Amino acid sequence: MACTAQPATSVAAGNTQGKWWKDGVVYQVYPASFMDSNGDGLGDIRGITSKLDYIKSIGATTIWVCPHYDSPQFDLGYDISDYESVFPPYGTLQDMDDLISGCHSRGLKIIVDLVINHTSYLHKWFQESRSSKSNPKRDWYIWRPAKYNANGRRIPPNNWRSNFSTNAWTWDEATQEYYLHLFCPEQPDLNWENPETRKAIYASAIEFWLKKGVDGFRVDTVNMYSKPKDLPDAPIINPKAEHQGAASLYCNGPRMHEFLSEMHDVMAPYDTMTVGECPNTPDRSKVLKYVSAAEKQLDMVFLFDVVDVGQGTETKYDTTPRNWTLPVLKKAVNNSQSLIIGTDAWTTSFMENHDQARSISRFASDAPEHRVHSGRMLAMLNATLSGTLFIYQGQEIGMINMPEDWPIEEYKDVESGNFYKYVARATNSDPVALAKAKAAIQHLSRDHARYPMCWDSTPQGGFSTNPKTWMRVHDLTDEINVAQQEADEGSVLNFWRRMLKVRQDYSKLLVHGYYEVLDEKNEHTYSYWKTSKDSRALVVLNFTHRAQDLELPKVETGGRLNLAISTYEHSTGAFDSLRPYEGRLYILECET
Ligand code: TEU
Repeated sequence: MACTAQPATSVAAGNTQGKWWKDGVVYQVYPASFMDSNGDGLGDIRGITSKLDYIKSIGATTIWVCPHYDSPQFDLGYDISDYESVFPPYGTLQDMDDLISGCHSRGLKIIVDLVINHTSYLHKWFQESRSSKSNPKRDWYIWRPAKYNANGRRIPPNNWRSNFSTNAWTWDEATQEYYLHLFCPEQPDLNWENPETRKAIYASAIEFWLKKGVDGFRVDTVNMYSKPKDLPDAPIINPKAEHQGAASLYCNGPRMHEFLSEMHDVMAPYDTMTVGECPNTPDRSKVLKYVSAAEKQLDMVFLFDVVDVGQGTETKYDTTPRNWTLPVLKKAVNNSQSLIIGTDAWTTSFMENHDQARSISRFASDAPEHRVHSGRMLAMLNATLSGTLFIYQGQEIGMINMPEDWPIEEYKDVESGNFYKYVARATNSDPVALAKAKAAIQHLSRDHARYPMCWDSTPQGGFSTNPKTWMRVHDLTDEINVAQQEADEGSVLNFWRRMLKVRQDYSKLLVHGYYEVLDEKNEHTYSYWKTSKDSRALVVLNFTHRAQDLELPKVETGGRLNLAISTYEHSTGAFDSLRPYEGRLYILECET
């Protein structure tokens, strides 16, 4: 039949064998900011349980809970002091059991964060490790003697910079050695070279929670466990800086595949889903090895191509707001979409998480007159890409970045805070440099994902009864909130619901289909085909605040492009142009 229009490349998009997580829609929850059930100003586990019906109503099939474990919270829970207990202000193990059974009784799956590149410095393993050089757990972390420079000054074992703008080594006075931490000093890196350490990690962090009934893990920093032998210096990119970015050395190290295969075997008796966080991995063959079904390592990864768009290279903040063009975004999307073409691998579709600023503010427009259309258009993009779909709390109601006029004191995250302090130190608090740093932080910092969820127009946006919330509630919570959007058919929330229904109805095309961009170089519109064995869908998106001409591609005789869903009402026609931030999805129908 002429109109089925097979693409030139064979349609082998992803191994479509029925794994529950492939057609899944994962809703990510950040416990501190989702819902406070006990009025202490901080979200908690019971708060999450109280909102499960809401999460299900959006069309999500799985929830991912960011770290709920006991922790001194230097990096908001990514510094775990005990894998087997819950951070007391969040609740108890019983509350987690209730959350797990609350999910399962509703037909939802639940995955939790697995943070095993490092622990908190308060974890008992590190406390033992640092107690003396001869302690049996000394080798569970990465300890090295000092080096000395030409002037006899003590210097760290290498020149690596941590992910948080500081030295990656901290000197331990008591035992006179340095320990490695790729993140905060309060997050020492575990030594994965030691088989005994790995065994303990698997038992405490993985099997403990699988036995409790969780359905899998989002695996933090999944490519950093294996460090290069002898920990060499990183190349000097910034001669003025004391420490150098070293991600190309500590990501994807020599034993990564071996470690992930071993971890896979630990999970094999359970029907799990794993999604690994995979920054700094430009080498496609490495990525494919992590996620090829035959390799048995991870089910899928989060690549950073899309969320890195517009960020600086030396450091993420070394940029100015909106420093990107649409062709760059298209190329980034293509990198993760192409991963499944002709392979047995699987991929993900996402634009937000707890480490990213809000997508409307970054990729479309958060101006009052555009933000609803922007939110709907980005929902269409996210929900028509192949792979498992991830939505971050608040994305479904179009939450935007914190207001520009909030002072730097409102930013609570260690990453933005350290960067700002670093610039202050390096420039002797030069006002121009600080203003540039603040502008970059206002555009890109992780804090924008972490202010409280906006539920309704009551004080504190319905997040907490306590006026002292741990982060300030957004000034626009009266305008952007769940209750108001429930009642509005045209809201971003109700558009996401419709879009997820469409995604499910056309799953072969939208979840599993072959992606092919049509207007690679166009700076204003973004169009692509999704193709399955016997049908095709066309998505057209306007990324500007102006109308854009729309010329639909010619289809072969016997075929017609029928509009399945648009982000605008279409009662009046106007099919020849796309309105500001409009998105449309057409399905190719064959006349019989
Ligand atoms: O992030 C790992 C990571 O690579 C970060 O540097 C990420 O690129 C950065 O946050 C983007 O601004 C994971 C977690 O997602 C993050 O929240 C933790 O802080 C980090 O690991 C340490 O556990």
